[in-house]
Amino acid sequence: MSSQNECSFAIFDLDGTLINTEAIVDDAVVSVVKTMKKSISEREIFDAAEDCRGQRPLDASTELCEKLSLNGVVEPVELLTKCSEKLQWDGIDIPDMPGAARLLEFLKRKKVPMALATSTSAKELEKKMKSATVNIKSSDKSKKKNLLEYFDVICCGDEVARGKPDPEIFHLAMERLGVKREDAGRCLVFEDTPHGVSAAKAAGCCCVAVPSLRREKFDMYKSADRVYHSLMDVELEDFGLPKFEDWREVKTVEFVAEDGDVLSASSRTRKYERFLKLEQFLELTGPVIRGFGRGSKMLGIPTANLDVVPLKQQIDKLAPGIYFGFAKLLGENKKTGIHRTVMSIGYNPFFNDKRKSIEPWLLREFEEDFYDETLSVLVVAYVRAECNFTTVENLIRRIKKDAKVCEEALDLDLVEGLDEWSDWFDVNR
Ligand code: ADP
Ligand code: RBF
Ligand code: MG
Repeated sequence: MSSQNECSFAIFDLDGTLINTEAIVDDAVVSVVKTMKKSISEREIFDAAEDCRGQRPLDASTELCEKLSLNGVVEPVELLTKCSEKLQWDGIDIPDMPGAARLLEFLKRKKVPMALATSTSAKELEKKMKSATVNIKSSDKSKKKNLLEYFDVICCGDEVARGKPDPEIFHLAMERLGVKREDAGRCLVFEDTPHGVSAAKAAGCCCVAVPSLRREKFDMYKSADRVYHSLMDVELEDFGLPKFEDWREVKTVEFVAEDGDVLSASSRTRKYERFLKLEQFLELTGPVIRGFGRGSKMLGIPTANLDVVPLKQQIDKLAPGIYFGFAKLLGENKKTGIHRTVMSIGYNPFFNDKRKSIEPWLLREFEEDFYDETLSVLVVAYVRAECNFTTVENLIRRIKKDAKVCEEALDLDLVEGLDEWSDWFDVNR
């Protein structure tokens, strides 16, 4: 049995956990299968492809053929070949998952031995790492590190007889880390797929899941010891590992746990609200568009929505969640100065939105709407993951609390590094 609170080793899955390859792979699969069996919708293919994630390529291809009843249409090996041909890692910039760099950098600094346990073959891994620039920035900005440098040992899918959900790859990782089988509970595994979680639990490890599957499928992660919205939210101390030192507490705002969230509640009892200053502030600029028409009407909280499409690459660097920072209107007649701002960047689980949105609430009153005006937002800190709530009143209360965290953090001057953005703060420019 795994025992929480005693981990001293970390084992990572790669795709979907540390690097964002899932969307690239799914696109390739959809485009290949679509041409083979016309009667299947893209939606069905995507849905099935999602469920096959986390396995070795041929295992995933075999499961996909079964799920989509492709027998007689194509053999798993052939499907895999076709998909691999489509998947050109050359020249693609594979982004790292939000929070991955911070987590790896911290564990490395704390000298926690780390293993990579990926279903990818050694050859494929080399290709991904070479032709794609997966440089993870360290806290020292000038230094760029290759992802693989973080790991003491690396285990690939072609080194084992059976792939995930079989535990073999985690047994191999433990062996290479020098951990005995009976001490499996001392390893904390990070996974994004149900297959990966099954493998880790079957090996007897502790397992943290950060789902890459859609919210409707979160039930499939039940066997994980803890499920988080993103790597930003991982609380290492709950597993006996060193506690992150970069969260800042706002000692004037009491912590109350959210209700109605689908993910496993955090065990620790926190006293105060907190925030995490971003290593790199993010500027998001664009015209204010019409949103869902709910903000002012339903919540009494207007949010000046920005179009996500042109800002996609930038916001993909952030975990979906609640942030704070500053905003300014740029129209010649509309220059009103700099305003403190809290915002949600994500899917608003309470409303179950299918599209991502960027929703900044400027913390001051405006006499008129400013649709179509150019708004520039500077995101400086992360507050929390997006949550569901049992009532709309609870959602409103929580958003107001986010505003309080923002106000207090800025009143108390808890965010350093703002002076480096003096150009942005100069509204007369
Ligand atoms: P929508 O669903 O179209 O975004 P909202 O009810 O959220 O509508 O209202 C947002 C609009 O209200 C913004 O686009 C902006 O023009 C206006 N607005 C007025 N005051 C504020 C404020 N303090 N913060 C954000 N938007 C505001
Ligand atoms: N929506 C959610 O479903 N869950 C949240 O946790 C949540 N937090 C928010 C925090 C802030 C600071 C803001 C401005 C909005 C938040 N919302 C959240 C988004 C809210 O649902 C959205 O603004 C309205 O639905 C209007 O479109
Ligand atoms: Mg809005």
